[in-house]
Amino acid sequence: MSFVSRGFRGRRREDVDSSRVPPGQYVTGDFPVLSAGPTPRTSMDKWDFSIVGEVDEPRRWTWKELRELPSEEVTVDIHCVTKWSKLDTVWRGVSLDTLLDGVETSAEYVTAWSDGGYTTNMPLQDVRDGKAWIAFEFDDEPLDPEHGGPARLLVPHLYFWKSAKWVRGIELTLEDEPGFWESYGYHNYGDPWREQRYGGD
Ligand SMILES: Nc1nc2c(c(=O)[nH]1)N[C@H]1C(S)=C(S)[C@@H](COP(=O)(O)O)O[C@H]1N2
Ligand SMILES: [Mo]
Repeated sequence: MSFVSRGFRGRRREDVDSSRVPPGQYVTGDFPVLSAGPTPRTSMDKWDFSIVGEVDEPRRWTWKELRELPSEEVTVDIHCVTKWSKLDTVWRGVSLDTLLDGVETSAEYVTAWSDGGYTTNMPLQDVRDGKAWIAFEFDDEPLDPEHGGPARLLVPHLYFWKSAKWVRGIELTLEDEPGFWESYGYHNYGDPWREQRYGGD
């Protein structure tokens, strides 16, 4: 005997709006840690964030200077190429628009780099117009070192490997230069809605 209707039985524990879940992804409440190497530890008095490369002049912010810039709280969905998605994640960070304000460049690409040597590339327009942040809080707490603290890039509209943990700067370039996972066969752009997981997708 069953009182469970077919529609109800098929439902997951968490009722999710499937229109928010890109193809091939499943929603998790966990926050998995995915790092290609050990978690780097950099002392905060040595930490800085730089914009270098094809720019009128390089920019640099110490930790204190970065934290004095206006920051925003953002609630976004994140999508990892290993197929988990996490909805409504809450971050605080400085918009890349704020950091790029007044930077004169003819570059069309950026490569973000991190402590530990990780890099990832994307078009410059993908970090502009409210699409990317240097995030230093998650869920109202300082960002865990495992998740990229003190600060990580957050580019939620692309697969999460583009959101470089322990980010220390971006290089603006005229030519597109594949980063760490991009040169190991991950898709160069990585749009989860077009399921651009691997080169050729
Ligand atoms: N510096 C650095 N950033 C990184 C990675 C990494 O290995 N090193 N892994 C990427 C990948 S593949 C994913 S899915 C996310 C994982 O972030 P999380 O560990 O906070 O879930 O970080 C991305 N940023
Ligand atoms: Mo990933």
